[in-house]
Amino acid sequence: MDKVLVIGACGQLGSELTHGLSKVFGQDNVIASDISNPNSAVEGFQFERLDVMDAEGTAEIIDKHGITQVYHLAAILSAKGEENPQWAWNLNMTGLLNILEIAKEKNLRKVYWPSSIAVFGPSTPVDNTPQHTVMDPNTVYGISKQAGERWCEYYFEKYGVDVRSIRYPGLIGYKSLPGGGTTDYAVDIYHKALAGEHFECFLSEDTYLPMMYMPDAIKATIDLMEAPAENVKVRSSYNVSAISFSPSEIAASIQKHLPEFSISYHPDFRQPIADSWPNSIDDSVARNDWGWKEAYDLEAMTTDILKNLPELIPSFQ
Ligand code: AKB
Repeated sequence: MDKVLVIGACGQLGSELTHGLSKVFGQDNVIASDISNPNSAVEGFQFERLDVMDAEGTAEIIDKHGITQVYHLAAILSAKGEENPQWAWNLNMTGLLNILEIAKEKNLRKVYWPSSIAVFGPSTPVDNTPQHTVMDPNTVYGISKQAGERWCEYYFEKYGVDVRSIRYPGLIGYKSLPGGGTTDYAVDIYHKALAGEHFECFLSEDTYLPMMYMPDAIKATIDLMEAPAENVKVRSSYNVSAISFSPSEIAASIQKHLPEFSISYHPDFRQPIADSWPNSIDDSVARNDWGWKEAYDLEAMTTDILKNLPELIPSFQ
């Protein structure tokens, strides 16, 4: 029986993935961990305080619980990373290298590590960005994700570590808040709309970015991790895509439900980051290799969020 450790379980992705994994492995077999105190998202799970920069402490927790699979989600995202590049590089790289080394030493069955569309840069083709293409990231987050992809492939090729990865687009969920990304506006906008407040967007109205609703992201992650190893032919990271939209399009989808909702645009330092990323992604390799297919488009996502978010709003205050 597999025992799964989620590192970064209290974050935007971790708090939903932990629940997704408990449906596969059973709640007793999923250990939630984070550098911060446990939050309500991990209630009912065994929890460990864990700093992934501390290799020895991480290895001890892996031994203590007989862990066979690690989902290493802890990272500094694009916008936050630009505030302190050295810190972001150090955390993003050392954390990954600690986990890969432990996986090698302890023969862990599988490792999951998220990459991002931030691996692409200004010279990358922006429409239907291919799996294999020019990658010249110009944020420290993107540089660390690109380097991380190379390390994942290296540990797979040289040491047989079964590490798998997805280049996530912007992730949008209503159960948790993002922290420090360039795509965060697409979560904040729903909170403002439901509060009856005006939304000032930090990206321009026509900035297209690849995005994905959280249930699709959880499904993609678990589908990749549960796929037979021989189907996982990309050992750097897979392109996956679902939706591409601009701020004005997401606003229009909200206005269909809440006609009073208003938005204005005030691009800031995150605009050039968004401009360096693709508009849309070609994920045909993931579709062919392990059968990836999204379920939600923009309208379906907006309808679901506006239906379910209102009852959770008090928990964010
Ligand atoms: C960010 O905006 O930094 C992240 C990402 C696209 O990886 N959401």
